Amino acid sequence: MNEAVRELVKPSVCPLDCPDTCSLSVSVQGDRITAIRGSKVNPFTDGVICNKVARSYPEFVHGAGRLMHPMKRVGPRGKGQFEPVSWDAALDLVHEGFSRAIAQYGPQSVMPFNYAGPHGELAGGSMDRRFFHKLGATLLNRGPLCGAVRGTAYTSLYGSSPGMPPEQARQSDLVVIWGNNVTVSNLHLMRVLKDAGKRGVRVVVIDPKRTKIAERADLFIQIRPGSDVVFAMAAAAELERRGALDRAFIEEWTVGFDAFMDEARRYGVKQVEDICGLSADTLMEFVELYAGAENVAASFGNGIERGRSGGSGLRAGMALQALTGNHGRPGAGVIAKPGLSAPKTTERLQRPDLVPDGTRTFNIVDVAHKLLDKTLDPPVMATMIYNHNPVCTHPDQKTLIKALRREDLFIAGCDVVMTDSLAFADVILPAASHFEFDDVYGAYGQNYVQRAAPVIPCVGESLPNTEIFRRLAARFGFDDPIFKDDDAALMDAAFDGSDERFQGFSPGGVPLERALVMTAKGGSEPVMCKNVFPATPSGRIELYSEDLEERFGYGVPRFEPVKRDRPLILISPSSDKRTNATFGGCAESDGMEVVEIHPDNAAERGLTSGDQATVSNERGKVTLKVVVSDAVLPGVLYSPKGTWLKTSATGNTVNALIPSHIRTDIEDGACYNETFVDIERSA
Ligand SMILES: Nc1nc2c(c(=O)[nH]1)N[C@H]1C(S)=C(S)[C@@H](COP(=O)(O)OP(=O)(O)OC[C@H]3O[C@@H](n4cnc5c(=O)[nH]c(N)nc54)[C@H](O)[C@@H]3O)O[C@H]1N2
Ligand SMILES: Nc1nc2c(c(=O)[nH]1)N[C@H]1C(S)=C(S)[C@@H](COP(=O)(O)OP(=O)(O)OC[C@H]3O[C@@H](n4cnc5c(=O)[nH]c(N)nc54)[C@H](O)[C@@H]3O)O[C@H]1N2
Ligand code: SF4
Ligand SMILES: [Mo]
Repeated sequence: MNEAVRELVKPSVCPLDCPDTCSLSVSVQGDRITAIRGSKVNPFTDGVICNKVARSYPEFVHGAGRLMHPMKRVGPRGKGQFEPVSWDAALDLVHEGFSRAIAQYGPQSVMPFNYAGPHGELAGGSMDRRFFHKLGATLLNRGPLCGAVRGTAYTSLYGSSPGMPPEQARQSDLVVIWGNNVTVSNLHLMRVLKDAGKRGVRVVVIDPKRTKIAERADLFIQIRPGSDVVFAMAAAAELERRGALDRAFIEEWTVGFDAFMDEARRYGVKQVEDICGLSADTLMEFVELYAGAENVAASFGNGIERGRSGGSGLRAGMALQALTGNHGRPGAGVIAKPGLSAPKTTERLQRPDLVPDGTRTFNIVDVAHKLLDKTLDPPVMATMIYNHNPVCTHPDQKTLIKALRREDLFIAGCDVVMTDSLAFADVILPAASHFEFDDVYGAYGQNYVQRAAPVIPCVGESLPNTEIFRRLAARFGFDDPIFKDDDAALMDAAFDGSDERFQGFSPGGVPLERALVMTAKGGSEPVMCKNVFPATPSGRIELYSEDLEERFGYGVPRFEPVKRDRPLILISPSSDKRTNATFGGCAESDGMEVVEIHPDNAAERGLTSGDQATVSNERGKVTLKVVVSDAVLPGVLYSPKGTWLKTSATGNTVNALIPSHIRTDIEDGACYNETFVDIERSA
């Protein structure tokens, strides 16, 4: 058989923004990827991957949307008219655009506009950060778009010590799945639960939607969005009333018990009924299960963090584990942040020491308003959108689009595929997909480190992010050797390779057929308060957080209602067809997205399944296809996130309805789920 058409199977790792970071087996014929399957290299993901990667990734890499050549804009801004140029010409245009801004307003008038599209250490943030740090560009605080609220809720209690790896839930007798759509966003936890199920584990699910895992749960608590803190605080108070708190553990391992419980005792059955929409019996059943279990594992997704009281909800939910002494044994603990086990050396990789003193930082959720703010000194005059599709993923979509339409703003764009955001660029730099370059991967939902090598050559003229920024640095005359580091050197800079868990391999030399497990010291699995310990200022689990009190006035969790000015709450969690907006341009995502509505709310409006409806508020309108379902709570609409503009007749997606001025209690994060709307049949 001809060498060019013989199918080869090569190892890789999934780079998407997903907690699971699966090991992959990629079938390749010539320069083309023909199939993607799971591999057994990573024992946690163990040969299983999600449908979206199997179905859409080959199309993402080789389909019509793929960017093959550098391009410059030739039509009106935002109309998507471009023509190919050489790499040199494209880099010259970026150099010119940035230099013009710097000459007039100084380096802080340049702002990178990136998030976490690829999760490899190199593509996610390495040479690009060095470049923007050296340039003296405005810094971006990215956590408020996703993750910072949950992350800080966790670290406020435990510091930067790793939480429970998901596999350990096989040893639990009660698992609480809290705001986490396991089968869609965290697939492999499902397998753990199945195994645990054989041993008779009980499962509680707390979610406004009866998800697949909720259907199988022993107790499903269908809570109103944004009210978790009320439920968790009431549970803490009820556990105390029943004498079910672990006083010895609290004494030895926590600080701030009195302050926490003073607040918790203010919540009870009445608040649970009025605010969470749940019965006293539900609260009691939850408390009984909790009090009766030996080893409780609690998995917190990101669902809770997307509301005003999200940080408090997460902190209060996690705190139940400390209050009941559910630590110190395998299978007891909080399933969150297991990736903190890996010895990342991010400062070496990204070189924040290059940032000039006094450089300002913007919250990523504020970017639209910052771009439009004429009073800013200096204003933002040049930006580069990469690893990010903000038009499809930010709140207040219309304002962001307005900002990107600014004629005097220079926009460079860099992505693997053409997106709704890159349509606004002046210059487009085509990025290689991770199947085309080397990278090393930690994970945020498990504790393995993996490496991947290219399985095909770069498609078209595309280049890896690292090479694009290496060339940009050279174009700007940055001659320090750190701007010449090759990908092998960057991989080695990403982790402390002298750590014994690297087993003598350098990070850039981790065998492709191995996933290195990041254990606790001595090789045992991490168990909080046994072999990993709270890395907080007090060295204990901080039920009262001095830091959160100082920064946000939330030393202990509390509920802060948001005034609801429309009849329905729209929530927009993960889709099983996309990862955020990635694959939004693929065939599987073609056509109108659905909105799920409870039969009572549908009947009031004369809506039936299959109708086209307009969901609206003062910010915008979006057309969606109605699915009437009692899986959603009355008063709640459910529509998956990450759609592209073309899917709605209004030219906007649900993100146009999401407010950007409502922010979370801690970390000033986006509140995707504090979105109040009306719905009616489309005319
Ligand atoms: N309505 C609603 N919106 C939400 C949320 C919600 O709950 N509801 N949640 C949000 C959450 S959780 C998140 S994390 C954000 C994510 O928001 P985004 O970061 O914007 O979303 P992604 O689709 O993950 O990735 C962005 C882009 O990175 C590109 N990319 C991938 N690899 C590379 C590479 O190697 N180089 C370059 N240059 N580009 C690459 C992809 O093609 C993709 O277009 O969205 C938020 N938006
Ligand atoms: N298939 C797929 N997988 C993904 C992603 C994707 O887009 N698609 N995105 C990835 C990313 S970036 C992230 S951050 C994670 C996010 O994934 P998850 O952590 O699962 O977060 P969400 O999908 O936002 O919401 C999870 C669940 O929380 C529920 N929920 C919403 N509001 C509340 C609330 O106030 N309280 C409670 N208790 N539950 C609530 C929703 O109904 C949903 O079932 O998933 C990652 N995995
Ligand atoms: S998106 Fe998540 S579940 Fe799917 S292959 Fe990638 S890491 Fe695995
Ligand atoms: Mo996210």
